[in-house]
Amino acid sequence: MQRLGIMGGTFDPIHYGHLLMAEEARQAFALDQVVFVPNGRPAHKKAYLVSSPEDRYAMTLLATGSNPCFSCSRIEIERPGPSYTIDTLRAFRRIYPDLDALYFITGADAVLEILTWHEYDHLVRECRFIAVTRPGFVLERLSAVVDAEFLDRVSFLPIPGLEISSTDIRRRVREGRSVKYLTPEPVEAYIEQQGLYRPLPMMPAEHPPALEVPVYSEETPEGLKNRP
Ligand code: DND
Repeated sequence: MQRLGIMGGTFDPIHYGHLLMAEEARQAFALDQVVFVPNGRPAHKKAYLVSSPEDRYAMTLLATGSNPCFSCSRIEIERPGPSYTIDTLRAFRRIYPDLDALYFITGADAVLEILTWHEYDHLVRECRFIAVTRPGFVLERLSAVVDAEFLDRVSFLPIPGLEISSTDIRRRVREGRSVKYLTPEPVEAYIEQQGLYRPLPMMPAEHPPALEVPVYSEETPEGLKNRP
């Protein structure tokens, strides 16, 4: 394999926005393969806020199965400790010592966050970044806050904007609304079958749960909800 793209994500759940950005990157950068890497223990999120790695991996497999240029890796799920991207890039370099090019695919909105990632200075030496931009993205605004050396390692790729987010999909499921056409049908079916993202039925106040249940929350503490 000569040119490899890594599409890292929490994928809770994976959706058409993720798939489109990977496919557009594959085509524009003549990548032989895009490997989807669901994180095991996201470095940036509290573990109890995300679905289990196995559920997220299963959904990623289901979503990518129909594209022969896509594959999924369990590397971050199997690795103990926080899922740092730098460790994954080094592992791929070891597995494929003769790579012509190694790219990490990301949303352009998230580029600034990369500056806060573990061993950021090594990260930019291990790979180049493909940052997909949505309509309205203003590169000049980013150039004003990011140093030129880093920007040199980033290739910006405009793609059709799909305003789909995992957060919105989870909210829709919780509220009993449809997620059709936001994520592939097998993922939709998996969410339904496994009962992901649904709130627990309300418990009568006089019978509080005997055991502490894991807490699931959206971004704000006010949004705290119990879930299975
Ligand atoms: P997210 O939680 O943002 O994944 O994590 C992205 C990657 O960053 C993962 O591989 C993490 O392990 C890694 N990370 C994060 C923080 C620290 C470190 C590493 C570290 O090493 O220290 P999501 O599933 O939410 O999204 C995946 C990607 O898809 C993101 O780049 C996001 O911006 C992008 N995206 C879209 N792009 C275009 N249109 C849409 C999108 N929805 C999500 N509709």
